[in-house]
Amino acid sequence: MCLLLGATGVGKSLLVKRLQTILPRRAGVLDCLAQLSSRDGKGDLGDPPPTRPTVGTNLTDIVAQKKITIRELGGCMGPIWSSYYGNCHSLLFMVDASNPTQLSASCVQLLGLLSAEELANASVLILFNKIDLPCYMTIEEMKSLIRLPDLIACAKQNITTLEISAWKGTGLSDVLRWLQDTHRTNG
Ligand SMILES: Nc1nc2c(ncn2[C@@H]2O[C@H](COP(=O)(O)OP(=O)(O)O)[C@@H](O)[C@H]2O)c(=O)[nH]1
Ligand SMILES: [Mg+2]
Repeated sequence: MCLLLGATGVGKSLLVKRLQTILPRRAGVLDCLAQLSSRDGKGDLGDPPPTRPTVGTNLTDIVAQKKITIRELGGCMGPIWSSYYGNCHSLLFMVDASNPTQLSASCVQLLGLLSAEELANASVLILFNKIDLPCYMTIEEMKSLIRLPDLIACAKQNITTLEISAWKGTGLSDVLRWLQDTHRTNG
């Protein structure tokens, strides 16, 4: 099980929809990745499907080499995120790179996740989404503001970061690759 968390409106639902549509069920994974890489950032994924604010939780299965179940938890469910920690093998934590005002709240949530006992063995991928929009702060500035290098050094978890655009498709192949690598053995 993979948990997908982050504040409301950061793009979680769009990301899972994108991951699903770019992954033809029967195509070989390598074909898929190759296709994706060539598409990456070129914006020919078609118009983004509409999403609505997630109230509650969404379950989505991504079938690549094996089935990976992604559970999106709506931002407003923050207070009860922890009831879903059990069974969580990987964690996608999404931040809106175009919205620095949300950053401190996201940072507090991230710290809570990283210090949760049940998530000590989870692999963590921090996604800076919406890099297609004008960003008032560079990703590097955001990372240093939340002291990400220190966080990564101190956390028990294995933490990776990626910059993506769920809208344009930029970086989605890397997300897929990370999921596959992370779920290769179990979960
Ligand atoms: N420009 C841009 N908009 C995005 C991106 N990802 C999501 N959005 C938009 O942000 C809004 C919220 O997205 P949604 O997936 O519902 O967010 P959620 O609440 O985290 O599930 C929608 O209008 C999306 O189309 C992105 O990478 N770039
Ligand atoms: Mg949603």
